[in-house]
Amino acid sequence: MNTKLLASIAVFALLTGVIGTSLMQSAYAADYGMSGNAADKKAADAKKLADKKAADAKKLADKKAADAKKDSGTGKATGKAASSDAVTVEMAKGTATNTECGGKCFVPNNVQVKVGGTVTWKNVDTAAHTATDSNGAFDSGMVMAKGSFKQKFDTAGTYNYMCIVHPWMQGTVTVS
Ligand SMILES: [Cu+2]
Repeated sequence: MNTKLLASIAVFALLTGVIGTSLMQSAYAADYGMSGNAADKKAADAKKLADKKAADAKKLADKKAADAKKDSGTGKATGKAASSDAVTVEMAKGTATNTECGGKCFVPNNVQVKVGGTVTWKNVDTAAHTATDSNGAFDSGMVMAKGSFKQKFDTAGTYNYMCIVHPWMQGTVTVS
């Protein structure tokens, strides 16, 4: 799908609507006998507002298009790519103390692999971490700083895991 085209259509649709509204407002002012100056000022104000709205909409559309492009370009990094045979997940720096690391404790936080594929967790932090499945499907044990742990996934499904030492570190492996 061409996101840039979609964004342009969205901006065009918005512009058309805004201009239509300001035209109607001008017509209304004329009908009710407003002085020329007042009507002109109102029209100018409406145009200014319309221009600003259009600029804002374009900015938003551009950002969305850029985001979409980023996602498709770095699918592996964001875990949004199609399933692959081997994926690497980093146990990120500072996660032992940063309880707010949220979706960036394991990076990427959600990964997909094919049945029979592997996930390798690399500890790039200075503290020890684990990758431990919530249902006991796998457990890395302590992965020391600069260490790693590789797990093969032979059964399709969604595996939620966490770090036993720092339970705010959570991630998902989807096998399909
Ligand atoms: Cu940890």
